[in-house]
Amino acid sequence: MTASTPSISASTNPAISVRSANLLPPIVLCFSASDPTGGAGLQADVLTLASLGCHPLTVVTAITVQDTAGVEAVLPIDAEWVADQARALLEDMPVAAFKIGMTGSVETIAAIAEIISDYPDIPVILDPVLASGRGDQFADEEMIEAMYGLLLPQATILTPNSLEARRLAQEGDEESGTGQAALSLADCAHRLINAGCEYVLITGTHEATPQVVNSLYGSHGAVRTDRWERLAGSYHGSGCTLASAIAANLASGISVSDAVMAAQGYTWRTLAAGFRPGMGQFIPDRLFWAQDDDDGQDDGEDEGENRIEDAPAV
Ligand code: PXL
Repeated sequence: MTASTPSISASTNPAISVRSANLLPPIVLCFSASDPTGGAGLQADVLTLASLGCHPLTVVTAITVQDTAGVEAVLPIDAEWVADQARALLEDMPVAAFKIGMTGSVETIAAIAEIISDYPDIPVILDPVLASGRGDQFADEEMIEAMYGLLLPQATILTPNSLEARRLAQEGDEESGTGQAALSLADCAHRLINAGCEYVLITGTHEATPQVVNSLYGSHGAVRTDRWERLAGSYHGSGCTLASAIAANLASGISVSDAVMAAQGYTWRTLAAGFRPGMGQFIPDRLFWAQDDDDGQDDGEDEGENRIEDAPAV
């Protein structure tokens, strides 16, 4: 600081408050891959969690080469490095939720499964990233099998889109040798719950419905169904944003159903405020609220305003 720079501190400026050391923001540990575009992956997690008042811890599982039009290459990080990153953080800080996105390899899936099994009280939000929204494949057969067998049974909430839900439900059929009939999304949810996750939120962006219909299922069937106005653009990172927002809400102590509802409202607004920085997809604006009001603060009251109706559970 130069001699002419006025010093700003909490004692000289009452508008600055100093957070007391024991008032931590909720801490969420993300296992995710770097997306240099800032649209998806680790960068989406960090922006979303920070926007929702959480502190993100980032365990990098892979790095990617991509732009807003597509993925060129994926370099998985050695599984031992993934485990070391996570263990160091977990020994140092109180983690309120785990969020798992793109994993990079079977070995890393096994390492993550072992780590989270040591923390059975921490909720796990598992976004089963099998492919990007643009169709780039991120998981081969072996990885899908490992995800299904090792991570899914430890998930508090699994957040597949409808394509991933059908693929993962089919994995169960392959393991049990059951024939593959066309499954409804409710059937898929039922199978995924039987495979061990506590809740599954199936998102309906890829379905040919006029509105986007998202349904949350638990062990007793459908918990809630929400319908949202379908937006015209193609977005990069919407699934990561939704799963991270759910993780933020659970880490903040919100109930599962309310966390899922609020996270959908938040995600819809990030998409509606989305921007197109390059020649490919739109990117959600996780900090849309910073443009909202004079004071730059979102009052959080209009989370559900774009929901179509109070839809019955299906
Ligand atoms: O949207 C899923 C996703 C997750 N993680 C990374 C990605 C993508 C999609 O492109 O690049 C790193």
